[in-house]
Amino acid sequence: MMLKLLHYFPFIGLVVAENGLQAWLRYAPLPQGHNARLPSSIIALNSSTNSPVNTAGQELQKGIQGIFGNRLSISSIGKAPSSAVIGTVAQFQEAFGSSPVHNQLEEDGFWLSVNGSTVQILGQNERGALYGAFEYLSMLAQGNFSNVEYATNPAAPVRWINSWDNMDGSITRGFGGNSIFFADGHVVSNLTRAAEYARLLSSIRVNAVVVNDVNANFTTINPENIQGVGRIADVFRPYGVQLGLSLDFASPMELGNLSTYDPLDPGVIAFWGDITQQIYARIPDFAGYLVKADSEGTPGPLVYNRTLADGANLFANVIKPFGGIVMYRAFVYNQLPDEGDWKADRANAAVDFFHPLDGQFDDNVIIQIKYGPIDFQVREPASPLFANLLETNTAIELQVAQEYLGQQCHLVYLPPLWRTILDFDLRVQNQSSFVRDVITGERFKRPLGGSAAVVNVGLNDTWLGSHLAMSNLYAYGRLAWDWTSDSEMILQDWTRLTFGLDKTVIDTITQMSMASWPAYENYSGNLGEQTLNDILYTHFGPNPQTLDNTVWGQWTRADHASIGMDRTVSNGTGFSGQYPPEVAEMFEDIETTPDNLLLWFHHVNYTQMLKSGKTVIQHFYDAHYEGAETANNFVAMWQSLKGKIDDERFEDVLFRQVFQAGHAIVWRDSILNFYHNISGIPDGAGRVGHHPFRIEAESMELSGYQRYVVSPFEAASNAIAIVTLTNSTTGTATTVLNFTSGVYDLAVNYFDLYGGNSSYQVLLNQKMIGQWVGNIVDIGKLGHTPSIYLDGHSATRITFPQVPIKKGDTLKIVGQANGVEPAPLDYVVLLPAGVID
Ligand code: GCW
Repeated sequence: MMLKLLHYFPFIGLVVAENGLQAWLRYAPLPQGHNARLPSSIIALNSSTNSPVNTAGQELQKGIQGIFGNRLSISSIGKAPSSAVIGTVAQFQEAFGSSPVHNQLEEDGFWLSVNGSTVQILGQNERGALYGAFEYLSMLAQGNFSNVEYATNPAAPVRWINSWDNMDGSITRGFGGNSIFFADGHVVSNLTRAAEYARLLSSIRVNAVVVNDVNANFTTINPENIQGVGRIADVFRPYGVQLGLSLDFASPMELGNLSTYDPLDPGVIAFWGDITQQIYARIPDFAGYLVKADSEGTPGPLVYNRTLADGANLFANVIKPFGGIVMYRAFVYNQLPDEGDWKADRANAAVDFFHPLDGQFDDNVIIQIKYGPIDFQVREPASPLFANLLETNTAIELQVAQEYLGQQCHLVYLPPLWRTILDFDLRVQNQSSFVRDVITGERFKRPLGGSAAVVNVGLNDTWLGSHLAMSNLYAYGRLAWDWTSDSEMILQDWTRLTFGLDKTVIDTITQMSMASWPAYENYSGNLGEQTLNDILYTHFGPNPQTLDNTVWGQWTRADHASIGMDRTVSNGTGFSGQYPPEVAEMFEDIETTPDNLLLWFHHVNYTQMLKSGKTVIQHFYDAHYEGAETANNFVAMWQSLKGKIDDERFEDVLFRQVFQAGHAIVWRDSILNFYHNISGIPDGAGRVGHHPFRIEAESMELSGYQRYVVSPFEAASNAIAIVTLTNSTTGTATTVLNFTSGVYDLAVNYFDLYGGNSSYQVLLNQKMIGQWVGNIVDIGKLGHTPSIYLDGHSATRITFPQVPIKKGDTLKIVGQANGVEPAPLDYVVLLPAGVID
C-alpha cells in the first residue's frame, strides 16, 4: 500500500501563514514545474447530499483546485476518458454495465486506478470510495503523479477513536482546549468542528468515534442528548464516520429510576433495550457501545457478583438486532493496599479477570485491551491478555493523547512505541502470534477486531494543541489500516502534506520525530521502570516517589540498594507466567530479558550489570543526560527551518521545542537527583550533582525574597528555590559573576504556577537584558495539566541567548509576585557554547 514518490521537483517556497486547522488536508499549491496529468471532470456516482461518494466528489474538486488551481465540474453520470470516476463497485456496474475491479474487496476497501488523466476510484462501499478519493488527493498533494492500479483492504473492521470528552465540555486528559462536541451538559449547537474532524478522520480511514469519556455520565443518553448526539452523527455521516457512545453501567438506576443495575435483571435488560431502540431510531447507523465497568470506581457487573461477560453480553444482546457492537474494556483492576506484599501485582489483573471468561463473550463483543498491562507508559511489554483470549474478539487500545508522554508539550512520535507491541510475537501454542495478527482476528480466526485510539482533540486550531503531535493521529489511522506500514514513511507522508515538499523540512522533522520517543524514554523512565511521572497529580512532570507506597500498583519498589518489580514465577508476582511458555521463559530469566524491560520483570541492585556492560544506575545517569541532550538539539534543528515553514506554525513549534528542551533538563535532574540520593552511588562521569555553570537562586543576595524548600526535593536544583515574601511584593536576587569573560546563553529556571502571572526582569550591571511573565500555563500556551505548586510540572526554563558577560559583572533578577505565584526562582545558568546544563 506504500507508494513510492517518483517525481520530485524543486520547491519554490510560497510560505503563507497557517494555523493548523486544515492539518494534513491543506491542498497547498504545488510549486511550478510539475508534470501532472489531471482529469478534466469528476463523475461522482451518487449525488445525494449526505452520501460519502458525493463528499468524495466535492473533496476531489476542492483538492484539485487547491493544489493546481483548476476547478473541475462534478456530475453524477457520463463517462469521459479523462475523468475521475468515483463510486462503489456496484454503482459503477450499474452505470457502466461492468466493473474493472477483479480483486476481492472487503468492507471499506477500495480500488484505485490512475492512468494519466483517467482515474477510477471504486469502493466496496461508499466509505471505501471516499477513502480512495483521499488517497488519490494525498498522492497529488505530495507531487506523486505515478500511474497506479491496486486494491487495498483494511487490516480490521474496527478502526475507532475514543474521545474522553465530558458533557460539561472538559476533556479528560485534554491538552488542546475544550470539547468540540459538548458544553454545559449538552451537545453544542455549532458542529462545524465536529464535521471538520470527521473529514480528517475519513482521510485516515478511521470509521467510528466514541464521543464521550469512558467515565461516562448517564445524562449523555437522556432524550435530549440522544437527539444531540444524533446531530453529531448527522455531520459525521457524509464522511463515513459512525458514532459510538460510552455507557455508564449504573444508568438504569440513575436515569431509569430502577432499584438495581444488575445485568441479569429483566427491568435492567428492558431499560437498555429501550435506550438502544431510542438511539437507533435517531441514529440508524450507530456504531456501538464502549463500556468501562468495574474500573477505577465505575459501576459494573461485579457489584452484583455477575461476571464481566454477563455485563458485556447484556449490551451485546440488545444491540445485536441493530447490527451494533460492544467494545468492553479490559482495564479492570483492584486497588492494591500493600506494596509489602511481594506477590501483589496490578499487571496481573486483566488476565486474572478475563482469561477465565474466554469463550463466554458474544460474537459482537470485542475486548478492548490497553497496549501494556499498566497504563500507557513509555515502555511496557505487550499485554499478556492478547495471548489469553483465543475464543474472544480483541482490539488494542492506544493513546494518541500523550497523557504520560509529555501531554503534547513534548514532541513524542508514538508509532515506534506502538510497534514494539504490535510486532511482538506472543508465541501462542509455539506458533507465530504477533499482537497485530491477534487484534485483526487473523491469528485466532475471530470475526471481529481492530483498534481504538484515545484522542484528545479540542477547540484549539491545532486540534491537539501542538502541530507536530498531529503526526500521531495521522499515523494511527494509517497503521490501523495496515499495521505493517513503516513508521518513518508514514511520518514523511504526513510531513509533506502538512509542511510541504522541501527536503530539508522533511529530513529535519523525520530526524526529530524518530529520535523523540527514545529521547523521552531516556529522560523519563528507563529499563522498563515506567514513565516516573507524578501519578497522583498531573501525570505530566517527574515525581518518581509517587509510584511507590500507593494503592495504584504502579510500583517500582525502589529502595537504597535495589529497584524493579520481581514479576517472575519463581520468586515474584507470577506475571511472567501469564505469557505463553516461550515468552514466559524469556522474561522469567534475567539473562534473556531485554535490558529495556529489565526492571519491569526483575528486582535488582543498582549495580546489576546490563547486557550493554553498564550498571543499572550508570545507565540511568547516561540515558538521562543523552535524552536531555537530544531534546535540546531539537531546538537548533527546528530553527534551521526558519523561512521554510510559515511563521505562524514555525514560531508555535519553536516555543514548544524550547519548552521541551528546558523541561527535559528538569526531568533529567529530578530523576537523577532522586536515584543518586537514594542509592548514594556517584555518577561515573561526575555530572550528577555537579553544575559548575549554575548559580543557585538561594545563594544569591536576596532582598524581598526568601528560601523555599521544594517538595519533592528533586524538583529543584539543590532542593531549594526562592519566593517573594508575600504574594504581591517584589524581590531581588543579586550576584557578582565570577565567570571568565565571554558570550554565554543565560538561562533562568523558575516555576510557572497556575493561578498567577509573575513578572521578571534580568539586569546586567543595572541594564535590563531580558524580561518575561510566568504565564504560559495560565494563558493556555501550553495545554498540559497545570500545577499550583513548585514542582516538576511547573519547573520551567527561559533562555536569553548570546549574552556578553565580563568577570565581575553584577547580575540581578527582579521578580514581582502575582496571584498565587510568588515569582519563584530556582537557579541561573550561564552556558558556554555547546554546554547543556
Ligand atoms: O490512564 C488512566 C487515566 C484516566 C482514565 C483511565 C482509563 C478515563 O489517567 O483518566 O480514565 O486511565 O483509561 O479509563
